[in-house]
Amino acid sequence: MAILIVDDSADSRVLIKRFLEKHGFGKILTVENATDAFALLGLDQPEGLAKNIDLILMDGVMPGIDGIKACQLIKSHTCFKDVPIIIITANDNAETLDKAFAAGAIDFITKPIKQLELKARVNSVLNMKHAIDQRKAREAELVKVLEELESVNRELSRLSSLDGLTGIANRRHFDQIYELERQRAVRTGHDLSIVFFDIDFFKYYNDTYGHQEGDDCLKKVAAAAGSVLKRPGDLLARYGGEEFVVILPETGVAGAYKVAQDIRTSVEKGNIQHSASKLTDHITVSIGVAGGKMSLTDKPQELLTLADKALYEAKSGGRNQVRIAERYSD
Ligand code: GH3
Ligand code: MG
Repeated sequence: MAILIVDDSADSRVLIKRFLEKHGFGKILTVENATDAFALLGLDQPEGLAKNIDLILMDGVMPGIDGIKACQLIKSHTCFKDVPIIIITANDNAETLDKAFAAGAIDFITKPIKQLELKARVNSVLNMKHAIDQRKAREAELVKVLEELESVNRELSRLSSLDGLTGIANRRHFDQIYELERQRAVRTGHDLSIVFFDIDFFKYYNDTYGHQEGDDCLKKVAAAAGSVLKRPGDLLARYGGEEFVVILPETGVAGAYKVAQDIRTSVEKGNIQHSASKLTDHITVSIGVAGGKMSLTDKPQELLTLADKALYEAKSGGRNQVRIAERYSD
């Protein structure tokens, strides 16, 4: 932290420097013209050196670039926006002072310099600069904390929509997306389909292999089903226990039936051994499908109820198969 004195008079520079040093104002730098001041401030560098300068005391009248012009040039760099400049001038007429303030000066000191006045003005400007610096540091800290909070919130909301075991969407997220897609389908007139599937004889699997293996099986089935879905809007969710559901926006029953068959075969191909299955020696799933146009007069849960009924039919019809619900509207 330092104060910079820009003055073409060597006597003035020495006088002001000594006085400020005597009163404990820290590091005092001096240059004899505006060009040297620009070089010292690093005006030709993108970042400048503003961080090191607390205050500039600028002689108003200097050969070459005068103090007011120099002040204007320094202030045109955003990094010097908060670095105060006091103009030292013999002319305290309104016109000169007007120009100084218009150029960005914060205050002025008249020549011949009165030491008491110099001390008081430098003190008050430095206090103000320190207050601004502190506020800026607090603001930067606040922005950092807010950014961290935002990222934690994003992660929280991501986690709160995922099923802890399988890593796919959970029931809560499914309910939200289903309602969103249902309303969208009502509005656009596009088809919407739902695929419900449930592992066959899973209770026996748990009884035979244990709960831990049962959990692993659920993960494998979720992965096998997930690998079938290709469109960005398709959503696979764990509906509860060993029951899964898929939302297929802009998809009619025929398309949904195909996806359902692909899920069924994908799970079979996974060849998860299930010696206690009453059907075969590996894990299979039964699937119910419902889909079509959505209407404002339908109950919101209608599509789910129908897909669930179709799933029940797939179970009672022998399992490891896909059943389509009767069309509920047209
Ligand atoms: P069905 O072919 O008719 O579907 O018979 P099922 O045995 O699969 O159906 P049931 O509803 O009788 O049993 C489901 C079993 O799924 C019972 C329950 O312990 C098990 N289950 C539910 N959630 C989990 C889980 O998170 N982990 C494990 N390991 N098992 C679960
Ligand atoms: Mg089951």
